[in-house]
Amino acid sequence: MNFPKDFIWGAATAAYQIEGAFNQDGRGESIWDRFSKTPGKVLRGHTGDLACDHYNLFRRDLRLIAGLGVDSYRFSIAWPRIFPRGSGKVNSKGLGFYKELLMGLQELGIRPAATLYHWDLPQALENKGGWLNRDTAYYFRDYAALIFQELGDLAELWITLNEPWCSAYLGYGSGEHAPGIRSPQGYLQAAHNLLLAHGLALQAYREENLSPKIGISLNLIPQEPVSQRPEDLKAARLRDGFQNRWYLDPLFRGEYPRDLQESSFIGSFVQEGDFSLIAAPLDFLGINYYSRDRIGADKEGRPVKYPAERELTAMGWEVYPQGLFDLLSRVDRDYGPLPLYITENGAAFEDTPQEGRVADFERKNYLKEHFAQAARAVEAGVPLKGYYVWSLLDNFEWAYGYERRFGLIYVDFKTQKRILKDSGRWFRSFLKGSN
Ligand code: IFM
Repeated sequence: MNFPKDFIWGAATAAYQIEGAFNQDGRGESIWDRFSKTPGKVLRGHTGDLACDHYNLFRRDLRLIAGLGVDSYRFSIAWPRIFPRGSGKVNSKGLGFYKELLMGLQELGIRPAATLYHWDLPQALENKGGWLNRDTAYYFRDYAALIFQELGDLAELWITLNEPWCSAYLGYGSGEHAPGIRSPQGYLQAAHNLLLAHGLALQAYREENLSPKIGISLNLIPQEPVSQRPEDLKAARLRDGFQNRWYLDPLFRGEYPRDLQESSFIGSFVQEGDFSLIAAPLDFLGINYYSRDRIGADKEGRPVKYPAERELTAMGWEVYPQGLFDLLSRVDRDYGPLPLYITENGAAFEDTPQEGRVADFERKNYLKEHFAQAARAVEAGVPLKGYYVWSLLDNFEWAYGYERRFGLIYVDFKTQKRILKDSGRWFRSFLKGSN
């Protein structure tokens, strides 16, 4: 596998999934605190109250990150640690935590990639309508501006939002994620307010004249037609529109997908000037890739998901490395040229430690095969600059609680003991160039 010398390798996490310390040092409540404590919402009633206790153990975790030999570490900042009520008074202890983390990374020579929003909206803002309320985008701008002023130069990559599709669709459309609202129309409105929030934060960033790079991370899922029949092609294209192009088109073309505008009601929430903010130039695009969907049309022509053809991960997602190459090539062709980063890729499998070892060969193979597809894309001329494995640590996997493990490092959630899995050992030697 050939990668350029300056290619960035990293591992990624997110605040609510690892930090714990839900009420420590003045942190405010987030929608995930509220949601996870609502009976029936998260498997086995798990919450992020303790998670990996990273807030208290971060120095130990920094040593593990360094030990892995990665160039970069991607993490997210918890908005409710900075503004416990979403806006207003700043919590200096929360800010202090991220300053220490960033400085700690710099001391170890690890390049920080920081995400501003990985789904943990302050509950106080949800009480005012959350992402259904346009004002939330402006509160996000204020939060982002403060972070850029205080910490802007300390990271190398800034990511405004992680996977706005998940925040919008899972949070406000299907209700599987916090805040648990089910509203097909609300979903598109939330998506728009999230995109606007991104645009406003980007504007705030440019005003600071900072030298690090800024982008956004999208979870893009190739929607592959199961045949070349026109009905199947049309169905797959429609799904692609709502899953992928609904975010890519506004960001890179300044409009929602043309073929979908008629069937939606976007006129009711888009305001003049929104698209010039949303489509302002980015320094890079972050792509989170896990799997593909196989799509065909039912008798009425509506898109339906077909069963996977290959092995599944513990999430039930098909292992499909080729999709990574296809996706990178397609994004580059349709929306480039623009530097790309894989800001997440990884897999959940059942892990059972035995005598202090976790023999997770499936995860190792998954990574190896996906790395190979990334190398193919680089070879084909795609400007792919870096690759972050999801995840550094086993962590709180949202609606699945601690029942799905994605880590390179195994976490015993009772003792907080960490064990480098075999996939982590393989990654470490890959990075040393010995694999
Ligand atoms: O754990 C999540 C992460 O928070 C966002 N992207 C997908 C991962 C696996 O589901």
